[in-house]
Amino acid sequence: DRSRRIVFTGAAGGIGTMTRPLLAKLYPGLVLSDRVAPARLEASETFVAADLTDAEQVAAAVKGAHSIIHFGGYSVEGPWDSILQANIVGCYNLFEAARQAGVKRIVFASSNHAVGFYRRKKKIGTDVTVRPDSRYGVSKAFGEALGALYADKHGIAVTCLRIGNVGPRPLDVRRLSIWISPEDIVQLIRIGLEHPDIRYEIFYGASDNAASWWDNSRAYKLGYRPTGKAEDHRAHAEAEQAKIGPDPVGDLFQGGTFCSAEFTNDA
Ligand code: 15L
Repeated sequence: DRSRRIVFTGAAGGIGTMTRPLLAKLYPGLVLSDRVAPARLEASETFVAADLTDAEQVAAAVKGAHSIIHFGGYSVEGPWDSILQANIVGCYNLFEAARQAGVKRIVFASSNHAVGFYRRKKKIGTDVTVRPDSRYGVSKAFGEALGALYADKHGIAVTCLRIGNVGPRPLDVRRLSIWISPEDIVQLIRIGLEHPDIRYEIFYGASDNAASWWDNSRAYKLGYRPTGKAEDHRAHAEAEQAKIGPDPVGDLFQGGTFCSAEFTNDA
């Protein structure tokens, strides 16, 4: 039902900016939320300001919502307090406000960094033990766990997207394995908002990448038909990679530089 109120947190962020034009067509009346408004609103969009760390503001933003696309938060590795406030406290505030408001569905932007310490030579499904590569990755594993709790205990249909990297094309060789186009992530969001069989799901947010490290068969089973193919951009990705050079630790693991940053394991 397209007339249902859908709230999109993090709408002014990187993924929000790339997906808004596509989501606006699918979901007229989409309610955007962030700390500050995006520069220009479409006629079909409305905006409500909310800081995720403020439970009252979050409650006001999700009031009357049927569904939430929760993409707000701190999107890279950072100081513990930044991660704690935006991604732990903020994520809790969001799920708890959703429960109190009677929200039926949540699509949560998790990240590949929840499992970043799996080796690149290993193919992983969505049922592996989390192996976060950063405080940021830990916060995404927390969000997935919180999603499971609110699905199992309160019946909210929760979809966690372990997003690779969204953009018009893969930025380097690592991204040839994890890239997702804006169109394809919108397809996954749509499955999370609309598929009747969803209780609690984890999907990998990746396009149809030949070099993928992930088994995303559950998403395909629920109708995902990605159109992006990272291999179409291999020359570009390799040229960019040549400018970056090797990262002896990061290159072993799926999370790349998130793994090698602050790395002190000489075992
Ligand atoms: C992420 O989770 C970040 O939000 C994004 O900025 C990229 O760094 C991406 O992962 C990635 O792994 O490329």
